[in-house]
Amino acid sequence: MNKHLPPAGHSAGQAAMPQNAALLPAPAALQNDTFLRACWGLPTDYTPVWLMRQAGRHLPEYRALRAQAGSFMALATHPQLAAEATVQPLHRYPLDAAIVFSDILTVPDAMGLGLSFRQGEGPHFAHPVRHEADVARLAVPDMQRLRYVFDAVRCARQALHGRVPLIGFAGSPWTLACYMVEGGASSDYATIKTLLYTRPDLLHRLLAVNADSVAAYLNAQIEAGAQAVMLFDSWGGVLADGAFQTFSLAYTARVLQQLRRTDADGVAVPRIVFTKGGGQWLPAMRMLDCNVLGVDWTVNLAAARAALSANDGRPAQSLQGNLDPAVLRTTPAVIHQEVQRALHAFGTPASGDAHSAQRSCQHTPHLGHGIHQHTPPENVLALVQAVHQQSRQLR
Ligand code: 1CP
Repeated sequence: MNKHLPPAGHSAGQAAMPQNAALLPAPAALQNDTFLRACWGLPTDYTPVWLMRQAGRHLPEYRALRAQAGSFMALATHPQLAAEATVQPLHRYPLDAAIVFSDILTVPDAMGLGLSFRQGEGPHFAHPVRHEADVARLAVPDMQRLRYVFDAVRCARQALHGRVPLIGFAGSPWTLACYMVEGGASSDYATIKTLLYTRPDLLHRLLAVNADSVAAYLNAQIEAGAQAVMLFDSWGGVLADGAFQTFSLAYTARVLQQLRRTDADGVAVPRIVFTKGGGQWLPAMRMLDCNVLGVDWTVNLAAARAALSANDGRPAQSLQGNLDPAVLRTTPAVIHQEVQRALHAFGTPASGDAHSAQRSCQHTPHLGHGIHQHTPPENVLALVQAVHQQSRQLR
């Protein structure tokens, strides 16, 4: 293990700090704003693309970096190494955005739940939230405990040299609650659903703390240099109709209400909300104060585009997603075909030159979930190239 790195295992309170992250020079001007234009609903020369979990286990260079760090959390809490992991996929693929290398579970870890990642088993919390007293103890964590994330954002902006924008992110209050109550990944969400139906008052208190924590966390990422922010509601889709609106959507709205709209230089920061399995609730999500809605592969893009362009006095929202990550485990020929399907399902992007200020629903193809660890990198390259080439032909 590299002697400059923190030991494996970690304590968020003692996260490794670069000596100089706050003193870094101002990041370079942005060279590729295609993704940000699409977020704002502005015309683009081609359709931008980036992928959920584009950094991570499918890349051999990522596995080497994680081995060097000693563990996933040792890597995530080391700002320079986290920045390196952020930029790694950009060396292989002409992506239009980078996402800071971190995890949604840093926030409950900072609340004192004791996060670890067990090999082959995923995340684990030493102190899950199960009883009234556990909920009563929860509070918005001191953001200093998450400083390693904000330092990673600063370091990643430096490492990117303005090549593409950097996305900051957090889990939605509901999705974080799933891990906090279940104690880790779950296949049936039985524990949190029992809480939901038997003690909704406790769940509401937990979700309120999560919402206020996530808002403070995303605001600090924006202050550190995140140029767009994304909320992952990965498990919103496991909720019943009605419960989704009450226990997920309402708290996503509570986060969005509190977010700063501009970065430290006064540049507006778009907000993206992704709900896996949430396609049927797009009309309700249209009411969210965000610029982009992420959808998975179960959604019909033409119908989604119509829903988000409704003439209801609200600005059009853009769409992100719709590709099935399983497609990436096939062949470049199948990938080309699926990209064509998605681009045609969305339809011809609104016309206007790429410098026009006319806003409409735009599309950023994206996976409806994270890249699988056994995805061949050459297939990811084929996907990015297919989106760029085919979308130019559509314009
Ligand atoms: O490009 C990137 O890799 C960006 C960094 C990133 C992001 C955006 C990671 C690194 N995780 C996430 C988000 C995240 N984490 C989500 C939302 C996106 C989604 O729905 O997939 C979720 C649900 C998590 C929770 C989590 N962290 C899981 C899933 C567990 C489950 O319930 O099945 C896992 C396996 C992790 C660990 C993790 N986070 C990130 C990576 C690369 C890994 C794998 C750790 C490793 O083996 O190195």
